[in-house]
Formats: sequence, structure tokens, C-alpha cells
Amino acid sequence: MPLAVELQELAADIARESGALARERRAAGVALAATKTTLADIVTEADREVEQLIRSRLSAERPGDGFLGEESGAAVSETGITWIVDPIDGTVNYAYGIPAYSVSIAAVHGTGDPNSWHALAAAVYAPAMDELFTASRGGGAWLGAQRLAVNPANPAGALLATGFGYDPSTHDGDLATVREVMPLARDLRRIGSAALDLAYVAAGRLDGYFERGLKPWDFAAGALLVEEAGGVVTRLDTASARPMIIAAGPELHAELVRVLDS
Ligand code: LIP
Repeated sequence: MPLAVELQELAADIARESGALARERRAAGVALAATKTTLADIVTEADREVEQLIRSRLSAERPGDGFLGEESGAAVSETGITWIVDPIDGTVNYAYGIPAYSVSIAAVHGTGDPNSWHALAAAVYAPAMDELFTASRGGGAWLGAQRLAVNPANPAGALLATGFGYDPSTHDGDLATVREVMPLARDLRRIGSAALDLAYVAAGRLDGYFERGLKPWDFAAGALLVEEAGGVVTRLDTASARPMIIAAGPELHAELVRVLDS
């Protein structure tokens, strides 16, 4: 079995198990554990518990692999493979009881640096909807047994998604970016989980997605889903504190880069 498929199957199995834990904890009531960069940037006890489950499964099944997680930090790889994990992407949705949250697990060849890693496998699981999106490099992107493909350009305009950071001082600039892009759009969505935004581009539920300031664990898995569904993913301003990610089918991607990279 190719390594990418082996890693994808493991990511899918762990995403389902850890997603079930997240769903169980949500039903029992969510406890705030801490805040991070701002009061709005929260972490729940479930974030930490779910990441611990993922990390322990990975170290049992793939000892020596590296790890980069949103809540528990990094471990250097001895095998050349690093796992990039967001245990609950869409944490604020999760805390409010909005079902748009996901477990995002990616395996890359390289370190946790998105400027140099080569993604091999991905799993994005939405526990509240029981939807599992998977991809392996060269093996396509899937929703369950359904093969995924990004949308072609639509003369009606693009259904776009974006997001905003937790730092209020970034909101004016991000809203100005929305204004720049709107001539390409039929409408805009703000779903609240970058991993789901990217999975939906891969599935054709969105035409395109852009957002500044994501962390590697927010997009590692979703970006591979888009690429394996025939889309293109680009990161602009990668040396800045808030790189811009753009994901869409090839034609819309070129239009978005033309507008956003000017
Ligand atoms: C979230 C992203 C979302 C972004 C939020 C936040 P988290 O990740 O998925 O797209 O707009 O600001 O970064 O914090 O829920 O893991």
C-alpha cells in the first residue's frame, strides 16, 4: 500500500474517533480552559483532550513521526513525516453550539513549516454532520465514497468564503479585502472553520476561499483536499505575520490572485 494511502487511512480513523469525543463533550457542555492571543481567542478543555487523544494514537501507531498541534506544541520528526493537527477547528462555533466545527489532521513529508512541507494525506471530519473528507497525494479527494471535484468558473459569480482573525485591529484591513473581492462574488459566507471552508471548496459547496492569518494546522489538511479535487491553493505574503491563503478552481484562483496580489 502506498505510504500516502496508509497515512490517509490512519488519519481518517483517528479523525473519526477524536471527532466522536469532541461531539460527546459538546453534548455534555463545553468548559472554557483558557484564552490565548485575545479574550476572543479561546481554548476549551475539549480542544486539549481531543488533541491528547490524537497525539497518543499517532505516537502508538507511528512512533518517531513529528507532530505540530494547535494546543500541545511540536515534536521533531525522526521519520521524515510530521502530523499537523487542529483538534477542534472552529473553536468559537464549538463553544457556542454552532455545528460548523471539525477535526483536521494532515500528514506531511517535512517539518511543520508550510513553506517547505509536502502534504501526503489529509482527513477533515465534521462530527456534528458526520462528514469525513479525506485525501491522499495522487489518490484524489473524497467525501466518504464520493469523489470530489472543485467547481468550474460560474458566470453568475463565485460563492466565496472568508474569515477574520481574533485581533480586532486586523478587521478593518480584512473588510477592505472583502470589498476588493466582492466584484468577483455572487455572495459571501463566513463559516468559521478554515478546514471546513477548504473541504467545501474541494466538494464544490463553495467556489473559492481566502483568508489572512491562518495557522498551519488550520489549513494543512484542507489545502490537500482542494489540490486533490483539482483546485489550486496559493499562500501570499508568506514572510509576513498574516499570510493570505487562496483556494479555488484554476480559473477563479487566477482571478483571486490577480485581485489579492496587486
Ligand atoms: C479558526 C479558523 C477560522 C478563522 C478563525 C480561527 P480555530 O481556527 O478555522 O477560519 O477565521 O479566526 O483561526 O481558532 O477555531 O482553530
